[in-house]
Amino acid sequence: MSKYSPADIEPKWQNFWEANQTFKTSEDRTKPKFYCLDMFPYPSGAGLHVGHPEGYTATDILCRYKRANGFNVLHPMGWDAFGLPAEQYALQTGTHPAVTTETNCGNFKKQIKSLGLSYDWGREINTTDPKYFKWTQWIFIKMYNTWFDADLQKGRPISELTIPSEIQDQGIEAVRQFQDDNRLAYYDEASVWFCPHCKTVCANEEVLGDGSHEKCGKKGVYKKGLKQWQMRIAHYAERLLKGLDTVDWPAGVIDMQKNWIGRSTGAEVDFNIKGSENKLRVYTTRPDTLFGATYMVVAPEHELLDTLVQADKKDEVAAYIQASGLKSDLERTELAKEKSGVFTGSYGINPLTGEEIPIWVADYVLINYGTGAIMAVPAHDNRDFEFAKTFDLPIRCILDPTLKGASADQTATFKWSKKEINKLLSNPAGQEEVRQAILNGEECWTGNGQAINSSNDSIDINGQKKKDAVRTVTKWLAEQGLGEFKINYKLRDWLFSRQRYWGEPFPIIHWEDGEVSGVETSDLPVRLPDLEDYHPAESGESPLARAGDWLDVVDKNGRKGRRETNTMPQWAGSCWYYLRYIDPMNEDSLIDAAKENYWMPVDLYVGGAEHAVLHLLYSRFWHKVLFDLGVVSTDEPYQKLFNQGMILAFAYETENGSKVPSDEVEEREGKYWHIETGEELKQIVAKMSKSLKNVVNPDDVVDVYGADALRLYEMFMGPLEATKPWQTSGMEGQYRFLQKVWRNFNSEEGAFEYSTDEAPKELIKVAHQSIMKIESDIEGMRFNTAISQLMIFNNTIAKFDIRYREVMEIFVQVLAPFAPHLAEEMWAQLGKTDLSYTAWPASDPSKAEDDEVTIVFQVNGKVRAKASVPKGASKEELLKLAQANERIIEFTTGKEVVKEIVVPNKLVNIVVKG
Ligand code: ANZ
Repeated sequence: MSKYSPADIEPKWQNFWEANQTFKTSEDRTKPKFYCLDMFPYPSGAGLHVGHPEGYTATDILCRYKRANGFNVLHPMGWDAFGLPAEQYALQTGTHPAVTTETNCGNFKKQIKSLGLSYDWGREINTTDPKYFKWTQWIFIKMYNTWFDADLQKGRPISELTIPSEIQDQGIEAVRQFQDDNRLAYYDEASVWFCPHCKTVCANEEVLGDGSHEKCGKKGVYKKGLKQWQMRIAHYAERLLKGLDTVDWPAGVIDMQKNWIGRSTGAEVDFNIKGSENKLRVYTTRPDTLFGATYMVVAPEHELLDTLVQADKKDEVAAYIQASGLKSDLERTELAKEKSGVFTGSYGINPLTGEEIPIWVADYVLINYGTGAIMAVPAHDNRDFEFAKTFDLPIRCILDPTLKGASADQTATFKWSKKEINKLLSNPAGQEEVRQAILNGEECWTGNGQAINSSNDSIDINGQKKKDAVRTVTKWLAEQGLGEFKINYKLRDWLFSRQRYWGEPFPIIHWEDGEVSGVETSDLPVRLPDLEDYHPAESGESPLARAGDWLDVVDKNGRKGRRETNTMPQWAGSCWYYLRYIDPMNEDSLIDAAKENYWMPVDLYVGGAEHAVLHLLYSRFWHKVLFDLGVVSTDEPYQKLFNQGMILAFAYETENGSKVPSDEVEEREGKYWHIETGEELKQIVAKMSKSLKNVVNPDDVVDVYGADALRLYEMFMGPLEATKPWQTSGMEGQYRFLQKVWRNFNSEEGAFEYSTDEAPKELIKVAHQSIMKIESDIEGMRFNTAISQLMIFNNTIAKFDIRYREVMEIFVQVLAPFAPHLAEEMWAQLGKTDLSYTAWPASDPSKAEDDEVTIVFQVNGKVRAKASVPKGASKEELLKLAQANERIIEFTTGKEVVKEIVVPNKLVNIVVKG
């Protein structure tokens, strides 16, 4: 063979690896380990797209490199295979989702294998396999039987939950209720979003601003009270937050998780209600602003609202409650153009001013945050300010603003535009004008300042800054029994059930006597029943509710029960899959302790940034529970996380912004034209999509250029974390590079003879420079620059007529992680075997050093000239060179030389006088 032919080489080595189980992970626990995880794909019917090989190639390079460095590598792959598309396909065609899933997984596997990725296929898992979801169900039962001990900050078995004696006295029902109120997985009435088209509940994140359902795109999603399974992830908020300090993750993802968890500190304050025994409790992050609270607001769902509404307000309030029930949280808050609300007719008493302040109901206050009620401080909170302006409520300034260095963001921009405010703030006179406006309540100030108008007979915080004032007021409230310090989290409990067919059945039985219990481990897995019809019922019940005999269970005492008919959401299987790879065949336990101990945590986890919160938060939560229960030995699952950037494609649009499919575009003289209309088009970068006809299929690329070229191209496009557009012309560049590699091993006449003579210095130098550069680039995940170095190395080899064995071997070894098929072929050509486990070549920094060094020539410490000289030149030689240098002569002629300083390999400094 004298031509580079990936179509011959690649299948050959893929078969070789498979036949020899080259990448089977060993259980030799004396070796250092490297657990490298890819986010496993959902095997869609469309097959792999070019985004998949990006992350997979990156991890593959690292794994191959680590094997060569003596690591025991765990590099597995599997399928996150429950999900809607297979179910929708089943609804249309009657094909069982399991059949569709199997076909799709097979196809994905074939495609992934064609890329030469070094997975240990013996550990393949599939979330829809009953052998796998048996343990998903097992974990669910564990969650059901666990409560969170807030004092110990730890999940504990429900059997260890102390039942207060007064509850015990009330009997078994009360005890059950008490336990249920503490379980990490619980079944309770929840006000949830329901899509009437899909007939299933949906998560908050799946409801778009206009009230449409993200999955089906149709409007009409509404809130419904339904009994649903939920998880008390909110109890783990502090643990989830603290754990982030211990992991090596991108700062952006850490921030997103922190924001999602949303920890804030403040106080809960009780307000007496005029003419009522009840108290209205609010949560505030700014107890220091209590003197400025001029009205209060309760959420439309607040439990006291009924008692607050005066007779003449009943109808108005009822209408308001109904209207806001149709809005999403987003519509109620960020998207709301105008504030809305209704006065209830009741008054609260401000505990600091003693004033009676009106209590309103308004939907900018959400029921599921804090206490669902607020004290409003319009002078210093934008939302309250807007509301007060709309309804003409009093605004009392209680902070003298610090306007130095302030910007429009710290004001409500009511009277002035942002631009005008910024202009005013830039000069002292303007600042004074803004200050007066704030003091008069014409503007809102949300920045820092000293307290004013903030004293009464028993407390005076005037002059204090925020931190001190918050502390003083919180302490005072606590002493008076009116409030207490409080930490709040935005993180809400996780709605965990869906009314779908293609998901894990809950391993739960509802007994006729009201008891709810988990299925015995020996009876797991609870398999999905076979159904003819996968439609959810009109009532919003899951299709499983029609599963006939499957539903009915009888225990050994003849007690009757009915199986839970909801299924788990798609997140469930991916919450713990990384654990199963460690011990995929274990039938007796989720994971063997010794194996877990050795392999965990995952050393590197690579995947898309779209999973920054949901999957990564859910799985951290499950992991922490498993840690508390002693199933795993680490508190965090993923030590290092890396997000690969998205691969986009070029797309074309007309002047008015409408998109034109790629096959209707032609390129002439570097410009793009609409074939049909002749209009010139703009080239833009967009997500690959079917409608734009710009989707690149990796199979097609492999057919033309081979997997090695595809791997190189995906890594060479730019930094792994960057978003970048696909360009097929770039593929050709990589293909040509591999052809050149081939030709460095094969002349027209056939394979070169390899010389065992010592290679020339230049070659040795580039070989050692390459080892060093490539290893540091791989470790730092800078694969694009490693490939550049490979190219330099290859070009240097090509400059010589002789092929030196020593150099060619190094070349193959450093090429291997990137283009493993061609590397194997060349390794065999060199007469060698076992490339994957041959030790990575040792670099010798002294050989990598350049032979020449740059010496600076100075006169009186000032650099006047530079020269390139052989390394190690003697002091005398260097001085001679300096003295002969024209510039140095110019600066020293006619002057007295006082001193000559020579530092070999660095500098010559001539000190002169006169
Ligand atoms: C008085 C106050 C004065 C407030 C001020 C803010 C600024 P974060 O920081 O996001 O935790 N709040 C409390 N519960 C609410 C609810 N259920 N729905 C809507 N808003 C609510 O927000 C806490 C602040 O948001 C609280 O502090 C409260 O307004 C409001 F100058 O109390 B604040």
